[in-house]
Amino acid sequence: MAILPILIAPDPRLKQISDPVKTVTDETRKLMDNMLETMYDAPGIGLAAIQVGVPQQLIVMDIAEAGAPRNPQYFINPEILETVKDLKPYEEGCLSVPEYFNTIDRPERVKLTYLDYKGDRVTEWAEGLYAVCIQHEMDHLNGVLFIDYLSRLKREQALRKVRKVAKLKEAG
Ligand code: K1U
Ligand code: ZN
Repeated sequence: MAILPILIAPDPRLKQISDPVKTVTDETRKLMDNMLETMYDAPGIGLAAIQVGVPQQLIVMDIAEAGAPRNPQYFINPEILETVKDLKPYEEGCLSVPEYFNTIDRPERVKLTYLDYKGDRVTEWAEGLYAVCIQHEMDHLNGVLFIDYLSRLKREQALRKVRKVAKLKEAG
């Protein structure tokens, strides 16, 4: 397995629309394994393939609580079928917008359908952190970052912070 470099905003590749996966193959699974290792290493609770520069509709996620056994989840070609009207706020972060957090309101429950690691179809309702994270990751597949929901002023503040963090990392 390998740890892949994560694209950082405002990298224009993060604005790309991801393509559906035509066939689930061992190559698809190898990419998802590498994405999962990259996510655990970051660390994060979700990662979309475009964040490692691959414009395919692939997401990995693990929202198990700290100290609990790992519970990796894999989503291929996910689609949202239904959302409830009620919104819930959650303070979100993003590995492509490092060290910046802000509160976003999203539907508190969504019904989704996707192919799993084996390529089998799953259709289920997501709620709580699962609902927050899958909506955030599916936005990545459409070239949308959570900071795109903020005012222009706050988005610019976020990007300034990202540049500052990058400079500090460069300086060591
Ligand atoms: O970049 C990403 O898409 C991953 C992102 C997922 C996410 C977090 C919070 C709300 C919505 C979506 C992250 O994982 S940011 C890092 C993070 O939340 C975290 C890191 C370590 C432990 C616990 C959480
Ligand atoms: Zn993200």
